[in-house]
This record gives sequence, C-alpha cells and structure tokens, in this order.
Amino acid sequence: MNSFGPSPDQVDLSNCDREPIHQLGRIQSFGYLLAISMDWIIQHVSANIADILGRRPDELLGLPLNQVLPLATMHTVRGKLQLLAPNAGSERLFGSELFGDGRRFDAAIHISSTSIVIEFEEAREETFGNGNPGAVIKAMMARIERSTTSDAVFNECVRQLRAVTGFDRVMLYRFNDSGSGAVVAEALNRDIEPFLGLNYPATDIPRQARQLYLRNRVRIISDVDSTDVDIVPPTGPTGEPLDLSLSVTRAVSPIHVEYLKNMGVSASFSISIVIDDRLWGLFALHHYHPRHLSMEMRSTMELFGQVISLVIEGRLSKEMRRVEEEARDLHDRVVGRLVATSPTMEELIDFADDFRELIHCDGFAIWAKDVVRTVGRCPFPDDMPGLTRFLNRASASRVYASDDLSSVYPKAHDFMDRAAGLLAIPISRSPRDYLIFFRKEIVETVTWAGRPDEKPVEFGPNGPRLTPRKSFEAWQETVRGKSRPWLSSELKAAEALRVSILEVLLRFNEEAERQQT
Ligand code: BLA
Repeated sequence: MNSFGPSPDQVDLSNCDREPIHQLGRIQSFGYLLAISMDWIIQHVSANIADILGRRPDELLGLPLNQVLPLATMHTVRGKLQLLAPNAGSERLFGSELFGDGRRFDAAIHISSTSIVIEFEEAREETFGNGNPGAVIKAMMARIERSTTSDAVFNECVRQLRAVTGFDRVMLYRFNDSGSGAVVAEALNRDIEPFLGLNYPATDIPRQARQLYLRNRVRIISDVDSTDVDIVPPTGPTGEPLDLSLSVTRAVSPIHVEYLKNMGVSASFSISIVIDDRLWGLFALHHYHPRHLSMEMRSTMELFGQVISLVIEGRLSKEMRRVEEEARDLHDRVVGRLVATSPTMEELIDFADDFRELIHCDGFAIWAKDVVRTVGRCPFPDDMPGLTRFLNRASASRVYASDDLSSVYPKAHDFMDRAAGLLAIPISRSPRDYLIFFRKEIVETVTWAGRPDEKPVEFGPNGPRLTPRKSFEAWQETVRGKSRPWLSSELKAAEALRVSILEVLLRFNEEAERQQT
C-alpha cells in the first residue's frame, strides 16, 4: 500500500463514506496501466508493467508513448480517444495485438482529469455459449421478456446471470428511498445459505461507492487474496493521486475486501441498475473461488445492465399505473356502497374491510364523537384521546401519515409494540373525527433469511460488523420503532377517500337537516 491509501486508523466503520476509494493509488493484479499526459508523455505506470512491456517503470516514465507502442496501436488509441465523450466511461478494444508481437490484449481507454489512462488485460477466450456477446444478450432478453410481473423479471435475470457467468450466487439488491436495501431475487448454488429477503443499511455501500457505480456500471473484484499493484509515481503533477473513478481495474477498498473475506467470498462482480439517473439497484454476483471475467464479458454484462434498467423501468411504471387504476376502481366501489347505505359516522366501522383493502394496515380505528371503534391491531382505547389531540394539532385537516410515530409523538413509545406508524384521514371539522390506519414495527415483521446455525467466521481487523448477519442487525437498529413506509400511491388513495367521505357525509347531513325542517 502506498502512502495515499487509507490506513486503518484513518478509515473506520463510522466514516467510511469519506474513504477516497477512487484514489487508492492501486489496481488489481489482473491489469496493467499507463497514464499519459495530453501531449502523450508517460506520467504513471502500474508497477507490474515490465511483465508486458519488458521495461521497468523508471525506464518508461517521461517517455513519449510512441516510443513504447507501435504506430498502428497509436492510431487505434487516437481513434478511440475521438469517440470518448467527457466523463463517459471508457472505450474498449478486445483481443488486439497491441504490441505487434502476437500477444493479444484487451484495453480500456479513458480520460481522467488531465491524463489519458490506458488499461490492459491479457485477452482470454471466454465462452459465450455457442454465440457471440450479442447472441448472449438476445437469448437472455428473450427469456426475460416472457416474464409478466416485475418479480418474475427479477428472478429470471438472476437465473440468466448465473447461467452466463457461472458465479456461485447472484443477487438483486434493490435500494429504497432511505438508501437501505434488500435482496429481492437470488439464484444460487444448492449448498450455500440464501440471503433472499435480507435487509441491510445504507452504509454497507457508502455514498461515494454508489456515485462510482453510477458512473462506472460494472465492477469486478476477481480475487480478494491477490496483492494489488501500485501505480507509480503515486501522485501526478497536481500532487494528487490518479483519479480511478472510470478505471476498469481499480483496486478495492480494504474495508470492502474485509467484508467479502468475512463472508468467505473470493470474487465479486456487480452490475448497476440505473433508473432516472438514480442507482435503483445492483446485481451482486459472488464466487467462493477467485473468478475473473474477460473485459469483453464485462462489457457485455454492462450492456445487459443498460438494457435491463430500461426493461425494469417500463415494468415498474406499468405496474404503478395498474395499481393506481385498481385503487380508483376500488375507491369508486366503496364510495358507491357508502352512498347506497348512508351510514352514520359511527357506522363507518362496518366499512373497515373496504377501507383496509384500499390502504393496507395491521389495525384500523374510527374516532368519532370522542368514541373509538377498532379492528385489528391498534393502540389501546386509553391511548386514543391523547393520540387524536396530537392529530388535531398535526394534521391541519389533511391526510397525515408517519412511519415513525414515536419520533413526532413521544407518547407513542407506550404502544410501539402495537403500532409504530399511522395514517389518519380527518372526516369532519373540529372537534375532529378520524379514520386511522395503523402499521406495526418493521423489525417484528422481517427476520434474518439465513440459517441460525451459520458457521462462525473469523473476523478481520475491522471487526464483526462487516458480515451480512451483523449488517442485518445494524439495519434492524436503524428501523427500530418504524413501520413500513406509506407509499405515495397510498397517500393519494387516502386523500381521494377523504374527499369522497366528506362529500357523502355532508350530503347526508344536509338531507337529514332538510328532513328535520
Ligand atoms: C461495496 N458493498 C459494496 C458492494 C456491495 C456491498 C454489494 C458492491 C461491490 C461488490 O459487488 O462487491 C454490500 N454485499 C453487500 C451486502 C451484502 C453483500 C450488504 O453481499 C449482503 C448480503 N461496507 C460495509 C461498511 C463499509 C463498507 C460498514 O459494510 C464502510 C465502512 C464499504 N462497500 C464498502 C465500500 C464499497 C462497498 C467502500 C466499494 C468497494 C469498491 O468498489 O471499491
């Protein structure tokens, strides 16, 4: 490790989003790197460069590139550079005889600040089944497109990825709005423990790593036990280490290496799923032995990631439209029944099942004229007067929802074991009456996906936190006292219900008044 890599006393589990993982000054040992200035003078090389060029770093630094690469390769590199848009990843070359001596290499070329970075890997024969990269993607997509629901798409993706790459475990992580995430699909070797359903905190993939995975959409870590290769010299003319954000051979954060080692994983490959410029999720592939994928295979999987991002986006928006349509139909049916039955405020409780179909919850209550009626799991009746006084202050005649009630209404700690989140619909003017939907604590509703008899692992210098089981426990801490969030589609349904109920009740009240006069 050179002097710019983080030392264990600089980076720990509490500040890992400050680790400069794009400037570690090292690459993985399967790669070779040359960085040249805009006037084609060699500024940096990887310490292993002699293995392919036969000349040591000190013999190469400061030389013009055309004294190292044959003319034809110089032309090719220039051509690729013209195709590069700023900040737009790297241009690639596969299986080329770059040094004019019969050996074949893959290369990736990109611009990093004021340097041109060329990374080389020995070209390997990759098996693409019977076809070529295009045929692989076409066959994968043919199967995936047949899946009708988004869950079926997720499952087919992980199955296809496992078949094509041969990794032991393929997971799809989906991030939620708070940055934490869950394994929503998994395909694995029969004798390993499943992680399906596992939740983990946002910090497991720190902010700067997510930003990198947006810019550089695939990430290979081919052997956690191999020794990284230093880039020499460690800093450039500006005094900064080379920025490896767009590099395809970038060395891995020691914290993440330890995480993988604690899990017994030797190789990892991830593919970003980007929707609306946001990192929506990641395919994470694990192998229990070292495993490298050729640059061509990684590029093929990068294309798969781009195509599948569009497919998932399309499926999700179609499903969202369907959910909204169903909610509208259901709403119309419920309101139709309300109009037909003309219930009093107290009799609205007979519609509990209808309301709960519209907005899913664990408990439902109606607070009307200072009396509470409940169905399912709700706070105790004694808790209700205080809660409704809180709602009178908080809700300002609108729908009010919180998935973390005790943070805004501390007395909710008293009934957190029954209800951690609430959505309230005011249905009269003051003193207010409400329909209230309650949800229980998340921690109670999810469980660790793994087997309790999981073999203990030996922990590295950063301790036991860096395993999925301990991460899961850390995640549980972050969601203690919270309920499943109220989705924007549910808030919309609640607002529509509020307006309809007010209209219906108002109409009945007016008619009742008219009949009395
Ligand atoms: C990266 N962390 C990652 C990645 C995943 C996870 C999938 C992407 C890189 C890869 O594919 O290996 C997280 N992997 C998981 C989780 C499971 C899993 C949750 O298999 C559960 C089954 N990681 C931590 C903590 C820190 C951390 C506490 O858990 C920081 C202190 C850091 N994770 C970290 C860093 C990266 C990372 C720095 C980026 C690695 C890189 O690209 O260099």
